[in-house]
Amino acid sequence: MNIGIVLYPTYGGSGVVATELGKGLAARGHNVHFISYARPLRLNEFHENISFHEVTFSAYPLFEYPPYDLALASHLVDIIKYQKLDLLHVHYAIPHATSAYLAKQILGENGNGIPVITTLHGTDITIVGSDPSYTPVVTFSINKSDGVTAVSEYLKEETYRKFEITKEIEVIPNFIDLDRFKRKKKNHFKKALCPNGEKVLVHVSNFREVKRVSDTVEIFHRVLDKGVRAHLLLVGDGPDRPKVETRCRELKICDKVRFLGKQEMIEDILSIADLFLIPSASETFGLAALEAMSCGVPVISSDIGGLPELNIHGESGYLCGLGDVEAMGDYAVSILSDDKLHKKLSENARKRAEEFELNKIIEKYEDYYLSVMKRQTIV
Ligand code: GMT
Repeated sequence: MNIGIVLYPTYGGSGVVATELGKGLAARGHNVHFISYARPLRLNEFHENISFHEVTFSAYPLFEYPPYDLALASHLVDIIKYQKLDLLHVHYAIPHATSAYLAKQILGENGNGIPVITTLHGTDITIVGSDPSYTPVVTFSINKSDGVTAVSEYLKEETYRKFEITKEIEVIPNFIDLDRFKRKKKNHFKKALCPNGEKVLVHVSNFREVKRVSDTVEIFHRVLDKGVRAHLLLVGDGPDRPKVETRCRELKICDKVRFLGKQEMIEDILSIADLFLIPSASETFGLAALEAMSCGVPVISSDIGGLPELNIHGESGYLCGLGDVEAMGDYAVSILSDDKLHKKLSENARKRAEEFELNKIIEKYEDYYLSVMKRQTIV
């Protein structure tokens, strides 16, 4: 198939999933055209089946906010027509599904009724999409898509609850490259960070409010308080970082907390981790947790959103009520001070991750593409 993938190029779940999906599809022989305003961060190697189309748009003094959605629609018209796309798969509803609809309308019969599939990832529905200023457009664009997928049952239900959706939503979860995300020997790295055999706790996020990074610090503080010798590695960056740094200073634990900033080789860091913390206020799937589990790292998470569909309480880690840093801290202490329990959870975490193996899930997308295309030809 000749597939167009519209995505956000920056750090963040939807862009990572879209890029890895495109790379996986290319490896399986499809031609993939990535379309965005910048090269996707994880698109860092050449593949003969992959091309990247940059959406350029010019600034003009009248445009305080240059209309990216219109520039994208114009580029899509061109790409669909001249690259002869069979299918357009857009990730994140705003504005990608809207621009795709517009492009299809502009092309009319010249677009050969190209099917547009929209994948809902999370904040496009749970936060941004339910901002009343976007609701009518998001509802319309989802309903006008030829196929709609969501990354968890929770997100599917949430979409039906928040919007008047007439379309059937297919759940296709996030996935993982088990070869890349596996525990590697990084003893030198661990020794450098923890010369006295301290435990390593890791959190990875974009440091937005929804990630509750401050809760991570509170959990870690409780772990230290209970006498566990440990370090906390905070990976990523974002608006809440200054607040989190301040809290570390107040708790006088700065010497035990490392802010690593944005990192590409997350699997190297996860390879020295003993525990992963994800106390988010909202998480439609929790790709960061899946990456940790794939590296055999048990997860302590909040019990919200799609996290219970991934992290199994008492098996791959533990789930606690939102903001219950005491319970999360206590579970952390029990895992970190019991080698047998840690080993069991670690093995289960990897086994659970195997259920989300890349090719298994890519096959689901391929099947879904074919079913939508078949529906189009019948109609
Ligand atoms: O929160 C992020 O990391 C970005 C966000 C997005 O919308 O791009 O990620 C969402 O999509 C990921 C991939 O499908 C999911 O694994 C994340 O759980 C989801 N984030 C939230 O719901 C907060």
